[in-house]
Amino acid sequence: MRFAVLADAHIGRSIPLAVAEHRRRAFEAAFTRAVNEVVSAGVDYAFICGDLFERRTLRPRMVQFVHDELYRMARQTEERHGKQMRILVVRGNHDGRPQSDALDYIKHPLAGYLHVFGDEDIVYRDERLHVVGLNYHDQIDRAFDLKVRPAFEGARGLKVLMLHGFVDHYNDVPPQNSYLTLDQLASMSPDFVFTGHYHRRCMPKRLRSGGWIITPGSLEVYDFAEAPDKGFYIVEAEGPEFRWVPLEPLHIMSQTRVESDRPRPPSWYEDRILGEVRAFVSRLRESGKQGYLRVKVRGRLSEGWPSDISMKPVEKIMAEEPLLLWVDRDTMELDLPESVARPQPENQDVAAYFSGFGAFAEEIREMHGRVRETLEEEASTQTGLLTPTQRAPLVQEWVRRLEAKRFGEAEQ
Ligand SMILES: [Mn+2]
Repeated sequence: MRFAVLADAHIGRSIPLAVAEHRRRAFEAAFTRAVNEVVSAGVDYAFICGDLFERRTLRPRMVQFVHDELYRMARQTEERHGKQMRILVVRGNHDGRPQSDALDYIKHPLAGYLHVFGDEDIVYRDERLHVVGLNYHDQIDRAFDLKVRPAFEGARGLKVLMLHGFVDHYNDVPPQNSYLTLDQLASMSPDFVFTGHYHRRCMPKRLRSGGWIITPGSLEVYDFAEAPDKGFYIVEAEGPEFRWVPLEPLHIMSQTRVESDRPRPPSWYEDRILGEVRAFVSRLRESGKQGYLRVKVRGRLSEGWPSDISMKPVEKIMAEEPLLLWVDRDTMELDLPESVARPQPENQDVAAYFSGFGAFAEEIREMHGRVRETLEEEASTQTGLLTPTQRAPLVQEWVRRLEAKRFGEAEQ
């Protein structure tokens, strides 16, 4: 019996927005290549461990694309290998929520090859496997005890757990995220645990109970912080044996730094940025690939403003060099000259920053969170902004909340 284990395809991802079309194309290309490789491997089951889509609001073309590719995976596997494969999918945090689930779009009553796990029916069972599929849950440790434990009762055949969440001491869990422990997983004595959510590839690891865990990571480079080691696993259940299938990223996505330990004028930073861009262009030419670069600028200005660092020379290179798709200059960590320096409120807790507003600070944090979430979900991929219709309810809500407070009137 042979498995394909994939995760985090993020179809439709368009960030950075300046190169949205290139980014969408890269994620679709990665998925198509993954489907090709799954077909040639001739698997019995493909496990897609969440974040198949980038967001729950999708262009119809993308839904069609994913539907067609999954159908092709099953049909060509049958044509070439005579196997009726099954594709099992759990929902990731990017695929929506129980009530508005992007995976609903790919479900089809006639698509017998496809099994999409629900939030209540989390068991898939056939004559060979007992699979528990846990959709994304923001408190995965609780969901594990509540749902996963009972779902393994009376299991026969190979026991597989697939989920979208972090596993401590296996994934490098970022702070303030819930996670499962290897001991929790071992206590279920699964034969295999397949996980998504963590975007970096992890090597197969044996659980204390004897089974194995693998995290394939995302299919394409998700952001500037990620390494280009992308792909997925093919697993021979007997043995077991694990084969890594690399998927070379479509573009080169690189991050570099321009840094000064003492105050410098804007022209100094400008020259260094230009140097970084030129070095990146040589790298692109050597590889023959297109790419985008982010330059993080850190240090202090001796005069002027970050906007005085001209991007004109970089824009000229971008216009002339077809391989260089985009350069992003990030000056968030560039301090103003001592004479005009002001406190930097970024990265600070919103409620703490507005603590002068008393209890209202919590409401500010809530609205701030909601606006950010709406921007992430619904912002135009061209402008990064909301339409007036999308913005109106948020503005109304702000006004309603501010008016309800009647600031200052209490003292009068
Ligand atoms: Mn993801």
